Amino acid sequence: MSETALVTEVLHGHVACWTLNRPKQLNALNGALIAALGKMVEEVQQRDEVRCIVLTGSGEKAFVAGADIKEFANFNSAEGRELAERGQRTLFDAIALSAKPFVAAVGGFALGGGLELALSCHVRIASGNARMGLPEVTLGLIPGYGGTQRLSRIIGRGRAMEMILSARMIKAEEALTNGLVSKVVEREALLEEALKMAGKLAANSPKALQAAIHAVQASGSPEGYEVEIDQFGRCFANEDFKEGVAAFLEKRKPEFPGR
Ligand code: DAK
Repeated sequence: MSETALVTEVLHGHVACWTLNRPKQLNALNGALIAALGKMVEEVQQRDEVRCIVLTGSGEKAFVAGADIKEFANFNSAEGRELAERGQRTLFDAIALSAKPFVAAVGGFALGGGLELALSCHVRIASGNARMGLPEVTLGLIPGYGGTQRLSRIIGRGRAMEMILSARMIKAEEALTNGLVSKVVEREALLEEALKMAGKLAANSPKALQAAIHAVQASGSPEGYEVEIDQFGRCFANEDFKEGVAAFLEKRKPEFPGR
């Protein structure tokens, strides 16, 4: 991938580290970046060598400072709706429903669409200097990339409502307390910690990770328990299950084929 790519990839074993690369704009999500990332999310589903993805932003100041305000400044109602729908489908939902887990390494600002991107990921780790919020109402908007739904599910409706209506930015410690992130580490240790976490996930059965993501994403819906039963049953047909059980009985580490 070229040095000027909007998203750069570095492979660490089975973990791909993707860095959003618009540091001068604090990695604000413009259409090109959303399209590039969406394409990578689609393609990575077919890449057997990648079992987990770490998503992070370039530069010291920001994970992502939101959707690119300059780009949607003159949108009308239909254009706004269309862009929200396309963005949600091709990127935010695509990450949330990805068969492979995404770990967001949130260093600095994660605002608006940037926080929504982190919310789409399956695990979030933040640095001590992280600042997270959904400031859309200060622009006369509401979160349009799934923020009203995912933030409510992750931290509860009351806390999400307060954050969204007040546009308040929260610090890493508060995000840890309310469950928005799983861990807070020093800025210098962020990527290493995220890669370590991703490595742990990648060591587990890819088929089971896929099934677990599917089932957890259905939590709260009326079909949630049925989805869990169905996914549980499907696991027994996988080679990964046979390898996991064999490895346990033979007292060795499993080597999952991912089938
Ligand atoms: N968009 C475009 N450029 C941005 C940006 C953004 N969201 N955030 C920062 N930048 C640019 C700044 O304009 C500046 O560029 P230059 O002026 O140097 O050319 C550069 O990044 C550095 O920013 P600052 O100079 O402002 O840096 P500071 O450290 O002073 O402040 C800050 C950092 C993060 C507090 C500040 O930059 C800031 O408040 N940024 C905006 C945060 C924000 O409101 N983000 C947008 C949230 S709303 C939609 C779907 C979704 C959305 C919208 C539409 N449709 C479907 C249509 C989502 C909206 C949002 O994300």
